[in-house]
Amino acid sequence: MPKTFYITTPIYYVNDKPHIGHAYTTIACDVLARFKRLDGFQVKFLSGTDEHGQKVAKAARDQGIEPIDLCDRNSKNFRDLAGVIGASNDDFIRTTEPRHIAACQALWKDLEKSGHIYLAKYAGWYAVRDEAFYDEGELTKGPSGDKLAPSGAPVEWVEEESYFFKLSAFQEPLLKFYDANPDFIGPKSRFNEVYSFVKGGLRDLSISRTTFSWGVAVPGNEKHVMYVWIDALTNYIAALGYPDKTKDYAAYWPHAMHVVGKDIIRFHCVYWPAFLMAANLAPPKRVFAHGWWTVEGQKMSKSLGNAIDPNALIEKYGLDQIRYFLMREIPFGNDGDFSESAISGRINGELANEFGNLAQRGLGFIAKTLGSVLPAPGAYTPEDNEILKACAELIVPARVAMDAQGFDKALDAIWAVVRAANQYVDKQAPWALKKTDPARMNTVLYVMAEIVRHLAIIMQPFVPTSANKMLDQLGVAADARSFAHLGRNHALKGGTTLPAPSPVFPRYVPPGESKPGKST
Ligand code: ME8
Repeated sequence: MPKTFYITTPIYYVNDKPHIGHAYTTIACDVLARFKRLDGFQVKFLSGTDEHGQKVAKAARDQGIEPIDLCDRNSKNFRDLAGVIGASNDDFIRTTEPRHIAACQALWKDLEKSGHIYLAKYAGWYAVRDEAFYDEGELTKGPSGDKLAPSGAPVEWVEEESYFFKLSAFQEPLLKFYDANPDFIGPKSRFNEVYSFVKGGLRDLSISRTTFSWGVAVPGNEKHVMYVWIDALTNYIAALGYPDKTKDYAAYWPHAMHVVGKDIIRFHCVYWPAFLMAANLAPPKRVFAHGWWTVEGQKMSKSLGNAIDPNALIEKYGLDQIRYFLMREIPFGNDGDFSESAISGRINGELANEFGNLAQRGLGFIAKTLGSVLPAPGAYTPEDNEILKACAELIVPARVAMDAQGFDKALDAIWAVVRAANQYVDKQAPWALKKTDPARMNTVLYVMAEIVRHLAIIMQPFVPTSANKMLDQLGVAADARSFAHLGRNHALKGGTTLPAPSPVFPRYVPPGESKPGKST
């Protein structure tokens, strides 16, 4: 039985257009999914769209169209985004699909059967924009004295018959669960935040609405539709075939990881495990809440018109370049402010000058001097052995970092080797050996090719197209690119003729500036 890994993005609301914040989460999940696949795991990677609720119903009404038409149109934008950012998700779920509705109704019935749902009357504050209920004490005052949710969203007073979930009964079970699973929430600061929230006491949660109908009908009482979050969270198990608990559910759910933004941590780390425990299902293995991207210090939003369009950014800088930037620029979990000058700095300083140049120096030299025939190495010097060992062992710290979702730490470890490799090349100076010691030159060129093979294999999750181009240029077979192929057992064969090399990471030159002339 292969090791399995299940990774999910949040399902995105269809009333917004995809922006760089959504792309960020999906890219992070994609990097993890690719890393695990290359590391021998059988991976399921899910994304999708959240299509029910008052917010969508209202947006459709404002546009004079049916909610499902709005959903069809906007869900496609998110499905297309996955293609644009190179996401390798193997499923995309929509909450309007029959498989999802069936799963929600099955979960509801399980909650009811286990005695965790009761009917009463709800009176309290609701923020449609957040699709969340708030206590009076959580509200703040807006500039004109109006009440606002902690997120800044306007709230309205809601009074209606509602089903409730006995969340209050889960304070102790949740705290016990967190104690027993200190890795359930990452980063640690979020774990502590959730822990103290639950410690402060939990109130029962209203989980149905009667004042609108765009949602999943409550089984047995069609006057009610389910609260959009109980509906939305169920997507994660619906996509595994729940209520069938054999097959995908059995294979993947014990290894589930949700990546979310910090805005929706309470839903994923408090409500969701409580719902699951109440239905006698296991909580997911881990939830990681990443930080928030702002643009010049401002929240990205439709109303401010400052949302960054991933399509435009990718067109300007390149897909792998943007993927690399997003994973490199800020430690996953921290907030970041978006600036384009930081992007070109990373592209030129790191991808072009360090990684790309390393590959181009080796491959270009082999093409020019040896007619593209990869030389066979002679005996290795201690320096050769040292850099080859660093390459072969790089997977160890990279794995540790990736298991903690420390993308920047994994890249730090990789870059330490990229820099050591460039120093190795400077010191060995194969161009100077051409006349004095061609046999040694051959060994150095071979070692350079092996270095690039290792780095390209490990960089595939971050920059898949470019890393695979490098591996193409080294003549590495498509089925010899997994982490199992790192190390000397799978080393390149001397004597192979390599395809013509071409630079993989061009420098970014702002429009209007001319490209620097070819160095001589
Ligand atoms: O909350 N910076 O959907 P949503 C970083 N449907 N990440 C950002 C971001 C930003 N500025 N803006 C958005 C929902 N995100 C619910 C989820 S899941 C069962 C239901 C990312 O469309 C981040 O991952 O508002 C955030 O959690 C998510 O988009 C919110 O997407």
